[in-house]
Amino acid sequence: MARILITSALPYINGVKHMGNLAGSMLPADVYARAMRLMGHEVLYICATDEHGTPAELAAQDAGMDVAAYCEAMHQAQKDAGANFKLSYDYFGRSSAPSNHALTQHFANVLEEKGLIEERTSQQVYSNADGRYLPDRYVEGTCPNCDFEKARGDQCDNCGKLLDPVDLIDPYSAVSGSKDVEIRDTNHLYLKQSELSNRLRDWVNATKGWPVLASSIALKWLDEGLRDRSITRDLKWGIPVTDASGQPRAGFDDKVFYVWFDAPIEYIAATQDWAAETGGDWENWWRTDKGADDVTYVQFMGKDNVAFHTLSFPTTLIGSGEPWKLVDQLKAFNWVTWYGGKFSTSQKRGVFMDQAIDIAPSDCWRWHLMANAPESADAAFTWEEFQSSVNSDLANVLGNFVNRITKYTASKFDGKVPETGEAGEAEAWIISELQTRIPDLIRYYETREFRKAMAETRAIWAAGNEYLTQAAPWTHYKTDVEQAAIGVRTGLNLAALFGIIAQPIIPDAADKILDALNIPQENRTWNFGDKASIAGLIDALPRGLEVSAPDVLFTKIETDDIENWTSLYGGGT
Ligand code: B3M
Ligand code: ZN
Repeated sequence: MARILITSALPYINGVKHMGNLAGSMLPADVYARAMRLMGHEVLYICATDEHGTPAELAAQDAGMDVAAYCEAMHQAQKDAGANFKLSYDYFGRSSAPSNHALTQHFANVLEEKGLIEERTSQQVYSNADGRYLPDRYVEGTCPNCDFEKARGDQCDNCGKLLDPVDLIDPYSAVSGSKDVEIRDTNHLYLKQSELSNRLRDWVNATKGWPVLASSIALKWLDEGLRDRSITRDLKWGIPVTDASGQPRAGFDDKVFYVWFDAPIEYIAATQDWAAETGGDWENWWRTDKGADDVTYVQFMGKDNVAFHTLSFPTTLIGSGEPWKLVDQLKAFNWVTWYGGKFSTSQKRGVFMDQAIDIAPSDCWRWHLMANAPESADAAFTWEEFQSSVNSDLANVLGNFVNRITKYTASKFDGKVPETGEAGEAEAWIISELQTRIPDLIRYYETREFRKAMAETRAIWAAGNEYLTQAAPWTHYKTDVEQAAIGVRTGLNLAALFGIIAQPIIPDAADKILDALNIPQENRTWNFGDKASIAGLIDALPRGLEVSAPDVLFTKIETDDIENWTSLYGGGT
């Protein structure tokens, strides 16, 4: 079996995330982790809150809180939100943890020893009104690339271009709004990425199986010429800049490491914290000289994070000259939009994780977001499509099937798996369906093609309904109980299979189905085997096994629900 390390992009600490953030990294990573565990692989799924940088400071100011206290509170809020959506992290860390301080300072010192870090003077926007430098999101202005007037100092939300604050036209302080700003010299540490350009290109070209979205972004950056980038900022909240002896670096007392330098390092630091809490061996996952050479490392992220994960973070790891595990597979997503536009709390556009859980159970969101994953293009969320996913795919195709067959077993076969009845044409048909569709389903998970995996899951559920139509046990019962019995036995076995393949996506409903069918935990794994063993799936339940009908699995969404939610969260425009 394989050893699979999974990380999903660390959600910024500033606020509970919207459904687009969930769909664009954490949720697919969780579905993949669950599927790989069911296939018997050894999985370690790591995530954390990304707690430094201007997002944290600005959000804490807005909340009127000390930034450390704000991060403490929001880490717990995000951890709770993840638990509500059944995100099965093995560890959910904090980039402000001491482990990340130590490791980030270690990498900076090692990179400097390797001659890959240099102190340089650069120009920074300084606000006279605020009496401080304005790094990254502290300054806003007009984007030089698309004239968007509220571009942030580090990236334009409108065209996505990464910016340097000094490039902004008509800059102003995002803190006070003051335009009384000027460009001043300031000293920062620069990571000389340009010196690793060829090694990075060779590495990117040697990777296999990356989605085009990931490799094309990495190569585009390399083709444009990788620039050296500053890895420190004029901020107070963050990881202090120390020298080789661990003392504050001269001239850097009021500076910290740039958030994007320390955040990816938190993937490793969080694994160290996982090991400290569980007795695990973090080096066995991250050091190729300590066993990590047989690990497959898979990263999940949104497309705007690809450059940092394919160039900046590998520069840190490769540049250190130490035997760190590099990413093997990288799953990058486009964006989920809200009716084609951006999510926005202030403009009441969109649903956030803490609100969503009060609207519908996590299974409904998980299914809808995965079945419409923004893999090859942005995907617009609409209440109407959400309603269709829940009412059609979940309530009708899956829920109704399980409900019908278990209730009929209770009423006509004493609530037990029938002992008699011989397989015939209808059973041969469903077996041939499963012998094609199950290997396809497994392959889609292994290649992380999630929309295809969801479509295949739904197709298997639909084939079960088609089987019941063909087998029609309720019709035969009056004249040929044996014929009815085979239909019911096969139907119950299909219900078990449907629950087993639903586990990565809708874990709560899957558990309800498998518990009602008395399937022991050890029989819920995915050991489908070859075609012969797949044929056995329709007669795997012990005959005579007592089964029951689960409670209603899914509540349908009504039209006035949509009207109510639209008034609360926007939509329909
Ligand atoms: N905090 C997510 C974002 O850009 C960013 C990911 C860090 S992964 C190391 O919204
Ligand atoms: Zn722009």
